Amino acid sequence: MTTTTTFLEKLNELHTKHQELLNQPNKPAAGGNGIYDKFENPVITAAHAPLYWRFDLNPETNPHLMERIGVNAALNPGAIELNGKFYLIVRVEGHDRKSFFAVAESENGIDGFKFWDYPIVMPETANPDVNVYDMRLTKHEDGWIYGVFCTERKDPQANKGDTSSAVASAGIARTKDLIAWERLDDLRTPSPQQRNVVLHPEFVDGKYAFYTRPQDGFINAGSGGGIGWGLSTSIEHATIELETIVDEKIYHTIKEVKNGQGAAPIKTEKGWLHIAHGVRNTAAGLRYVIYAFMTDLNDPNKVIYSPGGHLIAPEGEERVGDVSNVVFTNGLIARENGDVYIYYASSDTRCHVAVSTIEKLVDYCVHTPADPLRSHACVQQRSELIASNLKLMERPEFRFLRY
Ligand code: M1P
Repeated sequence: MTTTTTFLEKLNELHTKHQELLNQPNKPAAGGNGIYDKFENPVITAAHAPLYWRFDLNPETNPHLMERIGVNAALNPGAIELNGKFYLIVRVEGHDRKSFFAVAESENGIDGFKFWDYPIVMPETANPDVNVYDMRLTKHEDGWIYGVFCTERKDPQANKGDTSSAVASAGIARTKDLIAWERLDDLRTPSPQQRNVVLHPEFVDGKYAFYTRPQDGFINAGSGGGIGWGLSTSIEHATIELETIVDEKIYHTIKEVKNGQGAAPIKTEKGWLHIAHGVRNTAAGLRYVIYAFMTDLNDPNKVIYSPGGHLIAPEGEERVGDVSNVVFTNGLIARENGDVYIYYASSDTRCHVAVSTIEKLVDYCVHTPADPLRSHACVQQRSELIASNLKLMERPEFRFLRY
């Protein structure tokens, strides 16, 4: 057996395993909570990255078939449906810690996601990004598809020796086909730093409207009060003069430390439906969950329904990864037929989908009681539910429920 044959055999083995992963069917996980279905398998992982992104496939230059430029994680995807196909703009993180964007395409949005041959070449601004991640896609009524993402650069004010502090801002780019991207100016706001910025799909008062997340520092939201809001006359040189808070972070809740808008909100008959993330403190570090709220149709910065607690929390293997105990969303697809595909990443490592409908999510928002903010009030809230259920269970058809 020649060395080349061994090389090709090994490559064939890698390819077969990769194909098996890419063609693995997905189905709803058992159980479910009536609000959405999680699925058995992640939709995208680092291992989905094509072999030709990671290995030098030439036996002369890579006789041991070593991985040359590894992929560490595939997370936090933006999402969009175009011409009946499902596209994720995945945050791909190399072994070198830098993230970049790459498009993965599927026929059904649940499985069969495959990366396009090349990652997105995102143009830089005059002040080059060191790291880019977490793109939110918005089909805007002006006809463009916008990608708003976090751009991170070394903090010029950092103390000597501090080689991790960064400044986070919102980068903006637009496209018609997800292939060619035009980079616009980064968003300017009154806040020192920004992350989790999302463009609203419609003009508000004739202006571009943004959900923001003002923050004092790179990690800490600090005095930034929650999910913010601001208008800009220009998108090419987007500038928010006045930033107000839409959904505030609140003491001793799932969003006590910080929160952030997920994808662009969905327009429903009862209001704008928002899926967001909330962060709380624990002895083991920060815990990220996904929650929902709704805002007024005519006033997208006014909250009208705010169900208490989380919508999606990390479970099972989702709880473990590079940053454990995290679920995070910045991509969703609301289909014409009312289905909603919520794409989320677990523990900054892999991407999943949870499937619901607009009807169910609106029902969830309208009828789930708000967080009453104190244990005593929580007991009262739960006791009302228990009392009404126990009454129902006196009926003959529900008696089987009694212990
Ligand atoms: O590590 C968890 C998440 O942390 C950040 O979110 P936030 O700005 O709300 O803290 C983001 O960097 C996100 O990418 C990451 O998943």
